[in-house]
Amino acid sequence: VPLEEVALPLYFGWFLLPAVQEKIRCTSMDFLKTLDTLEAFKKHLIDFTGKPDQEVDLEQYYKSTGMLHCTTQFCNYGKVEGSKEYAQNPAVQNAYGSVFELSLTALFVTPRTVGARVDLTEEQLLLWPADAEKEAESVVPAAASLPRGSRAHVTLGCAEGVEPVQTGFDLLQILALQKDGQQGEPLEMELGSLIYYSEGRWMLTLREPISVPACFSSFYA
Ligand code: 2AM
Repeated sequence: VPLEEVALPLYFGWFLLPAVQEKIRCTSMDFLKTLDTLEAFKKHLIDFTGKPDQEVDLEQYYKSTGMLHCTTQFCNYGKVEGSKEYAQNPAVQNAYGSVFELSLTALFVTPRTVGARVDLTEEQLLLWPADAEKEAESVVPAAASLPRGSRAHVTLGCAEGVEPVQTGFDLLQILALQKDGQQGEPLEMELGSLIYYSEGRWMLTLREPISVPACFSSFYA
């Protein structure tokens, strides 16, 4: 195998610093615990269970997917088209190893995934692949019409048998429904306002975005 192909990682992204990993995991668990006890959520439990009157323990429902991060470019060790160009982009090379403040603006769940929406700054968007939203089009047809950076997120957990790539698709789907004006009454909660988007999709827009320090780097496994 040529050396330059080996050098490309599984993915590039921002990795939450160890000190905040635990804090965000707790925030996520608190959110799931609260959601689980809401009457509004219980009313739509069938979205998760497929059967009426069946309970679900959201804290057990999602499995952790390792170190918390926000993927920018998925490279699959160079198998993904455009990953070499991404790695060679001067903006990427200059930022490599630097710490950024990521702003988490919403938490969302679906029967497949739980995640946090990341609102990228102009500077952070320089590290965002040009086609990240368009690439999701085969799964979420409206994705390409959403603003750049819409797919940015931190996967907080996945249901049994679900791959983490699903989290970004779930987020784009919710944002597409939001754009269409398809939303019910928001439920005002301590952390922010919660909206149900049908089919088990819930998004809590945070009253106060959570700012987390994260190192721009890459992951090889
Ligand atoms: P995630 O960013 O939603 O968590 C390793 O699998 C990492 O790369 C995970 O973080 C995963 O999803 C992300 N990933 C996997 N396949 C991907 C793809 N096709 N496009 C973008 N990100 C992907």
